[in-house]
Parts: sequence; C-alpha cells; structure tokens
Amino acid sequence: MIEKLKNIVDKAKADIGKAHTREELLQVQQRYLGRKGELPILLHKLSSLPERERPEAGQKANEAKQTLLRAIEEQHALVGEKNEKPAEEIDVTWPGDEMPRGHLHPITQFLRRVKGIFYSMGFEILDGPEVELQKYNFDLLNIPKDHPARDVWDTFFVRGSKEDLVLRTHTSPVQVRAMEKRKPPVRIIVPGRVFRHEATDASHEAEFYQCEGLVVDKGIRVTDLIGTLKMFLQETFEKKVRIRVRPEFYPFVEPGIDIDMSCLLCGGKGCPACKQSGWMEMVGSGMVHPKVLKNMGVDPQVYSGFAFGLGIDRLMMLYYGVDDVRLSYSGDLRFLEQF
Ligand code: FA5
Repeated sequence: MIEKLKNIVDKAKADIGKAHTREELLQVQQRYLGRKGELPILLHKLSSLPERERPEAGQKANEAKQTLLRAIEEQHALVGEKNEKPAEEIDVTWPGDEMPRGHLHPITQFLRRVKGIFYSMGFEILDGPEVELQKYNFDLLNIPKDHPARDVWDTFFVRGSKEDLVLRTHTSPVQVRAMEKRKPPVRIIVPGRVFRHEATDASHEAEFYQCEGLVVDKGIRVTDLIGTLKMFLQETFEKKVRIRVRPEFYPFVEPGIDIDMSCLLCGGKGCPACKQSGWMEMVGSGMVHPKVLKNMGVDPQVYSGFAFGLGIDRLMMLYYGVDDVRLSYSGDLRFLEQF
C-alpha cells in the first residue's frame, strides 16, 4: 500500500511539473485527487488492510495528498505567471460599437416645432394643470352647470374630490388662469395634454395634445385670427396649405370658427383619417366672448381678443404622414423608430 502511494505521488509530481497551463494542471488534479482520482481510489482500499497497518497507511495517504496539493499550488503560481495569455491589446482610438439611442417622441418633436414658430411670432409659452377645477374648465368659460354645451366635452370627473376636479377636456381653462396675472396686450400659447371620455378612431384619441392660443389687445379682429392661423400653418408645413373656415359654436367665443385643413394624407380625395371628406378639422377658434373677457378682468368695451385650440396630434399626422392618431400612443417601436 505504502509502495503504491509512493508511486502515485511520484507519477503525479512528474505530471504536475509537465502541466504548462492552468487548464492542464486542473486535469492533472482531477486525475489524481478528483472524486474518481487515483489517490481516493487507493484510500478506498484502506478498509481492506489488516487493522494494525491501517493507521500508518492512513497517515501516509494524508501526507501524500498534502504533498500533491502543495505541488499543484506551486505549479499553479508558476504557470499563472508564465503562460497566462497577455491581456488583449486595446486600441483606444478604434471607434466603439454604436449604442442604441432613444430619441424624442414624434409628438414632442412636433410640439417643439410648433412652440418655435409661435415664439418667433412673439407669443409667450405657458403651462397649466392637467387636473383642473370645473370652474376653469367650464364655468369661467361661459359654460354654466347644466348647460347642454358641457356634454360636448366627454369629461373624466375626478371622483371624491371636494373641489369638483376634472381631467381638463381642453387647454382653454388656461386662458382665464393666464389673465389672472396679466394685463392686455397679451399673446400666449399653452401646449398640453387634454383628456376626453370618447371612443377612439383614426383621428380621435381619449388623450391628446392641444395648443391653446390667446391674443387680447385693442382692436383685435377676426381677420387677425385667420391671418395668424394661416401664417402658422404655412410656417409649419413650409408651403401654402388649403384651409376651410366654418362657423362653429363654442360658448366662450362669439363668433366661433372651425378651421379645417385639406387632408395631406390623401391629397383631399378622402381616406379613413379624414373620414372620406378630404378635410380634417384642425382648429377650434373664435373671438373671445365678452363675458369671458369680463371673467378675465378685461373690459370688453376697450379690448377684444381671439382664441384658438389647435389639435396637435392631427397636425402632427399631416406633417409626418401618419394615417392613424392611435399609433402615437401605441408605444410600438416599429412606429417610433421612424422618427
Ligand atoms: C376645443 O377643445 C376648444 N377648446 C377649442 C377652442 C379654443 C375654441 C379657443 C375656441 C376658442 P374642439 O373640441 O373642437 O375644441 O377641439 C379642438 C381641436 O382638437 C380639434 O379641432 C381637433 O383638431 C382636436 N381634437 C378634438 N378632439 C380630438 C380627439 N379626440 N383626438 C385628437 N384630436 C382631437
């Protein structure tokens, strides 16, 4: 037994000395000390020795194991120093892999364009709350409680709120809010999200963007309104666009005017986005109602004004050639990566 142990140790030491890489060393270790290695197999046979020989053989076996472990450890340090592959050379001047980059949502990109155009026309850019008091969303805009006009805006009411809160149905409440801190002349726009409890289709979403506009000064007329919007549309689309002006009722303006744009998606022939009419309703607008001017603290005898609410999503659709407004909010990367 002791002879056999000596043989194993000699053979193992020779093999350890020949191992030139850590991988080879691991193989040698497995061969001699692994679960089915030569040394454990021999140790297994200890129990078959006569009892008086066992303690010495056991001690020798233990020593043999320690000797081999030490030899492996020493060789490990040696091959580690000599034969480990040198670290790969790095050329720091080599251009790296391009990382996937995010970008702004098409609505955000388009909104920035809109803001830039109005800014260059001398408009101040304001913000307002998305959760709004009914007072601003309706009452001060000449839409009293129980007035049938309230039904036009399918409203999300905030349940349990003491103060009659709603998700604003349009950006118009900011007209009055803005005038609480300003005196005419004013020229403001208010881009922002609005919410309506309505069925969706290619040109209707339940959550969308509007951009409110308000101009109050002496001698403001309907022609100023139409001229401003025409100029804005021309600047936005960088070409003459065909518009159609229709009378429309909004309680906070008199007269009220809707502006449609010739559908650029189908060239006016008719498609699902324009409901086959060749026209898309883009802007609700009008001359600020004298009652609303009074609510703003402005004397309607001295001042007049116009206001408008642009449908940002629909303008964006025509600008980029998107044929369904719902794509914007789908979160679908196949859509978003095109911008
Ligand atoms: C209004 O919301 C009025 N506050 C606009 C206004 C402002 C009138 C100031 C007079 C003075 P209307 O509900 O029509 O109006 O909406 C205005 C624009 O928002 C529409 O012309 C349309 O372009 C867009 N819009 C309306 N509903 C949706 C919808 N569900 N999805 C996407 N865009 C919409």
